[in-house]
Amino acid sequence: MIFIDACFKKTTPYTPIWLMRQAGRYLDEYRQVRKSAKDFLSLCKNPQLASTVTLQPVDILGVDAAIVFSDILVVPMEMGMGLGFYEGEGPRFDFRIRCYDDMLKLKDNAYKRVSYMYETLKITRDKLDDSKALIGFCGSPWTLATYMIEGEGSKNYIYSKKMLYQEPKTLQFLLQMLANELKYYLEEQIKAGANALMIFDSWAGALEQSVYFEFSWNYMKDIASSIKSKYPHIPLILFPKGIGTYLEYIDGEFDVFGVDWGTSLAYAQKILGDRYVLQGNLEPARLYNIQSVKEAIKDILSTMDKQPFIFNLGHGILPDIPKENVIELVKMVHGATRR
Ligand code: 1CP
Repeated sequence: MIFIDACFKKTTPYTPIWLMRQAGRYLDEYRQVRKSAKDFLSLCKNPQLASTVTLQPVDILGVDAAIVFSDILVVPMEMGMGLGFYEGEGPRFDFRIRCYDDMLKLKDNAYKRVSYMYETLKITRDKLDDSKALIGFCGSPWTLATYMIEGEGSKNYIYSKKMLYQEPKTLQFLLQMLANELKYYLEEQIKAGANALMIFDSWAGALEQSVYFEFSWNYMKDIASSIKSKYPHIPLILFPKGIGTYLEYIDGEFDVFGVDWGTSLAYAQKILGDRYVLQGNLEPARLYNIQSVKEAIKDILSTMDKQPFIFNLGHGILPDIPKENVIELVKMVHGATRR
């Protein structure tokens, strides 16, 4: 698999590419399947339909990896938090974690109840071409905790930060509980057929440097080393969004570092390039205009100068991007890097 080889710094016939949130509303084929499920969560819980939308980007775009269709929030949902996705609003939990006692309501062994995701992985791995990789994933403990504490998406993370600075031990208890669940969750994904794993720390950038490592990165590192000690052949991608200025303090046992679009790829390559393969970092909004995509591809590829690299966006694809531009992006990256 070209994608897996690139994760391990092996020479590949061309630079592999996949896109964060590559299955989604910008594809009419996705919208079609989505209509046949009652809502977004029903789609995640239906392995046949979830597998269909997981495979769509591979067939339509020709990307080198599929990412299992699910969501980072199914883990807290299965801890008993009650989750709904509301049109135009995003995710919302039925209750919020605001103190230690709230955590006592959470159920353990949540990973055992996410069986629909493992089933999606199995079905998808069976159908996927041998040359294409299947990526499993989870949210980082910190990113998941922000949703559990705020109860929904947030701009300022007020309650999460209040807990961090007023009751750090309470937050650490929650983060450790999540980290324990996530280790088993990722392991089950490997057993179900995932060829690589990615941890999304989407709200890393909400934390100042001195607390980021203590309250987020160290938990990701701990999950990563636990997985790598058992499954060294499974590449692990860590994606902390918005911490471009903390890169010199990054360390840990993982293979690929996801660079977000706000971080300079040249700087990331200089600081991390000897130790990790980079993945990234096209600004997703460039896909509105194919000319600006072309310019960015040129910049990114000349920065990487034939080093091992995985082409991706610097965050998730937007729902109203013209599909033709995405198809063109994949073609151009493959064409420009063919050796
Ligand atoms: O209406 C719809 O169809 C739902 C939109 C949608 C989709 C397609 C949501 C709701 N989640 C997903 C799928 C999803 N989420 C995937 C599938 C695989 C793929 O990439 O194709 C993945 C990997 C995620 C991960 C995810 N969910 C993250 C981390 C990545 C990131 O974008 O930063 C986060 C933060 C979430 C939470 C979430 N789920 C959905 C929304 C709208 C949100 C964000 C809410 C917010 O802004 O706070």
